[in-house]
Amino acid sequence: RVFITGGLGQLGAGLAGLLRRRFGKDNVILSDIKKPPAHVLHSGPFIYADILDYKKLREIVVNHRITWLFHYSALLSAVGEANVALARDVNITGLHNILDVAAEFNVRLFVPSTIGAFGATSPRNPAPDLCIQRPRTIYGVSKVHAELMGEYYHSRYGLDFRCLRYPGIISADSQPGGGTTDYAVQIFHDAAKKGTFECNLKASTRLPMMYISDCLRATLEVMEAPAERLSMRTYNISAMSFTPEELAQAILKHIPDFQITYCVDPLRQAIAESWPMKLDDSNARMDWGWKHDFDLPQLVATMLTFHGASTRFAQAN
Ligand code: VAH
Repeated sequence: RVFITGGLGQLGAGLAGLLRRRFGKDNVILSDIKKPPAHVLHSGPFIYADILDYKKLREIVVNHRITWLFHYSALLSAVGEANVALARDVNITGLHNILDVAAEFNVRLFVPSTIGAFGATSPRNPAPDLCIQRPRTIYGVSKVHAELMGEYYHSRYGLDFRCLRYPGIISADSQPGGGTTDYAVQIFHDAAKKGTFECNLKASTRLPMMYISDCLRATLEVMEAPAERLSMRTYNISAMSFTPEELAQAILKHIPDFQITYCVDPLRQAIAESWPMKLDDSNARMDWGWKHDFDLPQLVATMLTFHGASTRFAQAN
């Protein structure tokens, strides 16, 4: 059975759908510390559980015979900077609980890492798998810690730890929760509903991005990869990199009267400028056959279709 923490978040909710289709809805158990909306409750088992409650985690893993654990509970970039103490508890103490439970009960463990695990002194264009990592957000620091602790538990205790550094993830049917790359989610909603969007990053801010279905497929593929294919335990994965002005140009092809304006948030701008502009994911492509499906035009067409925007571009082609 599969257990997903942070199961109500942008990625946990998306992964639940994929894994429930794959393994059967009763074999995928979600947990979070929020009340699930009705449609989630009816789509499979949900348990209210705080990852800081170590005893509760052990009970869930034992009683539900968990064999795979996907750990999505975390405070992300800008949200973490607004509450460092909570981010440290959830992202570090919570991670320690998950590592200990997974090691004790021989559970295969996936923990997501992020472009945020790199810092301003990392190579940025592109950032390779192995390089200097001195992030300056509690989110990034806690994710470097998660990578190092997971790899240590793998080497010391044989824990089957697997980790992917995600770009900014774009989704239409689940809400993002971090704040720095999330302009690229909100823009589609606003473009379709209002025809205008106010961007909180500079027009030239380049960031690695990925459509959620590529992200979730990569996660399942790396978890199913034979262990002997994995030359590393933490991999970069990438699909595209774009700036707000490039994204706006791609949207204009569908909505010719779309207008973007800019009101830069200094905190988010500083965070974005400390992150890579591109990721080198050649090891993932070589070791376990990673390849992305969605590029920028396909992302835009898919997201605008979901938001019911006029797709003149599609009609014209
Ligand atoms: C954020 N969307 O902006 C999240 C994610 C890599 C970006 O962590 O913090």
